[in-house]
Amino acid sequence: MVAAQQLNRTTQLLLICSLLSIQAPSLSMSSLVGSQTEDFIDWWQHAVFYQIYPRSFKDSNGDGIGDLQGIISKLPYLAETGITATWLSPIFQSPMVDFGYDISDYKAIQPEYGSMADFEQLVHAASGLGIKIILDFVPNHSSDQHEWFKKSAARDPVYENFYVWEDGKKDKLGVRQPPNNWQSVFYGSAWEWNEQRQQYYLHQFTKEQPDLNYRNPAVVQAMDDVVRFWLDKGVAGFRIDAVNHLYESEDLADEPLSGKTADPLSYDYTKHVFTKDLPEVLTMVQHWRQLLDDYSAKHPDGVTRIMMTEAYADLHVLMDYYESADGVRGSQLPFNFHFITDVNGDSDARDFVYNVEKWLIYMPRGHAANWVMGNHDNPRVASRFGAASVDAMNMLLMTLPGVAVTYNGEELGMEDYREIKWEDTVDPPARNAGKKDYKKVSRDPERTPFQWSNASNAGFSTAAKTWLPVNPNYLALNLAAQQQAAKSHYKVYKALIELRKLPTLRRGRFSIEPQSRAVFALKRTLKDYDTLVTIVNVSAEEQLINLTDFINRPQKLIVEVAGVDSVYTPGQALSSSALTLAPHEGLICKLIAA
Ligand SMILES: *[C@@H]1O[C@H](CO)[C@@H](O)[C@H](O)[C@H]1NC(C)=O
Ligand SMILES: *[C@@H]1O[C@H](CO)[C@@H](O)[C@H](O)[C@H]1NC(C)=O
Ligand SMILES: CC(=O)N[C@H]1CO[C@H](CO)[C@@H](O)[C@@H]1O
Ligand SMILES: CC(=O)N[C@H]1CO[C@H](CO)[C@@H](O)[C@@H]1O
Repeated sequence: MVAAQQLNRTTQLLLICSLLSIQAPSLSMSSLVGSQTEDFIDWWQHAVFYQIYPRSFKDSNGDGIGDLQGIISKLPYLAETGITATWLSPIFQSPMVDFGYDISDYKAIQPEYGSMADFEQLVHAASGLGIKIILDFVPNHSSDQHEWFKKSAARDPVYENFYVWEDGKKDKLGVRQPPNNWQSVFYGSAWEWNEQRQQYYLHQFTKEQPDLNYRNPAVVQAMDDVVRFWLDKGVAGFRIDAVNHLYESEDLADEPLSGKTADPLSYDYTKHVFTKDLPEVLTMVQHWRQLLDDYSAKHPDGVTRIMMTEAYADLHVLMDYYESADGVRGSQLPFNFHFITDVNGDSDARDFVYNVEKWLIYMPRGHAANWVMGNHDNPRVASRFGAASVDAMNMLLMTLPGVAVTYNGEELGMEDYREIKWEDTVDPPARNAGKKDYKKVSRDPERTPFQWSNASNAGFSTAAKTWLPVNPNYLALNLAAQQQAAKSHYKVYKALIELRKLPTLRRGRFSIEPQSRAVFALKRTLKDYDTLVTIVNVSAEEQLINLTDFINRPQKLIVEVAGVDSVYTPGQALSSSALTLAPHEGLICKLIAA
């Protein structure tokens, strides 16, 4: 999947050995100016970005659907947890075919989520609590209910070329066929016939999501206008959705077959060489970066407006988003999904180390790394790695250099609700897969309502029925219980955010090594400050390890953060030469001379 994996084993080992000790990106900046005390880190470079899925976060008006007033009511919770930036999944006007990823007006709020006044109140209240708001920007397609699409279908001269229209072909029997073999990500042809215009339009996702035509400068301008509109409302930046699907090759040639499946309607049937990761994508990302930089520079507050980009793509492609070979800057944060796509509960310590190193090896100097532990499109941490690993995974996330991204609910170790019935299933790819297969692809299990308390509907809503069922485990697994308990995933998470304020975690050098197949350790060091080590046992058995070589000399370990089930407590002194770790245990310690 990733190019690094195609390198032969020796090259990999050489790369890793030569880079076992890697400088944290932000440190290279401060050390360049010769200062160990001053903190030159911009607001976003070491932030925890907390992703809110608005539909499932908090319902304020009892209709079973989360909303903006719900989010406003929970801002104090975010502030108390130590969150300083949050990104919201789409809140724009939408027919909700794909839950907001099908937008019918980029400049309006979806009425079931609230009004523009609610949004303004949200930005204002968040700002008062020191929280920045990032919005999801979905440029790959609009809804077919968008005015632009209606006018395009009617061949209104201004909008005629806003979408990708084609005549199609006739087969031997004279029956009309789509222009080529491209398939939608969600199954079936990527082309839909439009009666009114008597042409096919392209849609890489559902047929209600026609692809915008970025080869038309008027589309680029219209989207720039959308970006400026929300910047003027006070947002600190955008998370750009599915950015690598923006362009398709102009000649519309058939894609080569992948050989992976015999089903010609499956997205896996072809290799997506003409519909994904085209070089034009990079130019557009750089264009948006310029727009954001210009805006930040001329705005009196001078706050950097940022862009985070979502693309499941080859590492080389992702690194160009940071900065191209000729030095043009793009996305501040091209999302790093390796903890989602390349490791799981069966991975051993070497797999974790390899995946961390891989990103840092390829990342151009002077940029901030980022680590995404979960999102609304993938199973939750507790379900991917096992419930026992929740604390260890959050410890890893929070002590790596750079930006940490948390999906709402992961601070509690919320679990996927895999038993959602077919009748309650709403995710489009799950509906497309049918009653027999929906569970394999459904994203509903990780989107169930946030579990605030043991009140009805987990305190999410007073409605008789919520838009997705609440996971019945909420009676035991909920925020209120975790706030009250002496030890909880939430308390560990909060302690980790507090720990991140240490200069060592903000600017310290970084190294990571497997200690065995079962255990890896990472180290953060900064001159004049205590060294911190994070140790994780990814195995299901107790492990005895000797960290003496990793930390250079015998030193005492003082526990800073321990997991819920740990026998260790903060402040306790441990021996570095004979340390016992319970199954799936993670531990963060400070080093002091023995
Ligand atoms: C519900 O939660 C409250 C507060 O966390 C707790 O005091 C109470 O015992 C819980 N009730 C049940 C039935 O678990
Ligand atoms: C730990 O490793 C160090 C350095 O290799 C060694 O000197 C020491 O004897 C080891 N301690 C134990 C308890 O194995
Ligand atoms: C990678 C990906 O599929 N991202 C989003 C792109 O748009 C579709 C359709 O709107 C969303 O469902 C995806 O989450
Ligand atoms: C996944 C993994 O590494 N498991 C290992 C955990 O530790 C035990 C005991 O050392 C090994 O037997 C497992 O293979």
